[in-house]
Amino acid sequence: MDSAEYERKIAARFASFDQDGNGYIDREDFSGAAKALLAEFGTTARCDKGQALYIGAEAFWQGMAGIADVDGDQRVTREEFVTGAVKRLRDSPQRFAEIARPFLKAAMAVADEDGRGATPKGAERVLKVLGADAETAAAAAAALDTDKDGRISEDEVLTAFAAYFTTPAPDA
Ligand SMILES: [Ca+2]
Ligand SMILES: [Ca+2]
Ligand SMILES: [Ca+2]
Repeated sequence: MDSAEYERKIAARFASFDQDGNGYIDREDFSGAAKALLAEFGTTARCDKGQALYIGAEAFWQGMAGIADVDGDQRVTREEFVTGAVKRLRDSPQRFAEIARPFLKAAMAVADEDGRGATPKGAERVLKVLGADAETAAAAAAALDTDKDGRISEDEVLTAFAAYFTTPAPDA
């Protein structure tokens, strides 16, 4: 995959971060995602899981802004995302996954309904809340459980997240 092709596919990832679809990524996209996840699983913002999710969402936003908000206006435009983030993502997808770790970990905790870890079904609900269509969410959630133990571990989520940016999927 050449560089232009890679950048074009990374640009497609922009939409998954721009949760409210207003044309730029900002703090509200992350806090909005946290709020929607808590609503989906009937979890309050005040409980430990709810607090961890909001803290993770803020850390994810700060990490994203640190990488991509080149002009420091607290908004990441599509251009900033492509030019500012693309190189960092390509050089170090694991590091990008680290930025996302607290949010992903907290999201999986919210989706964990019996205290034994989130199931693929729970992960599917998370992905749908975050904007994936039903078919994509089901396929991606099933693929997350790489060791097929019926639960989605933190490592499984982080590995998949890094891979999502390292090896962009073909266009639908
Ligand atoms: Ca937005
Ligand atoms: Ca900016
Ligand atoms: Ca597993």
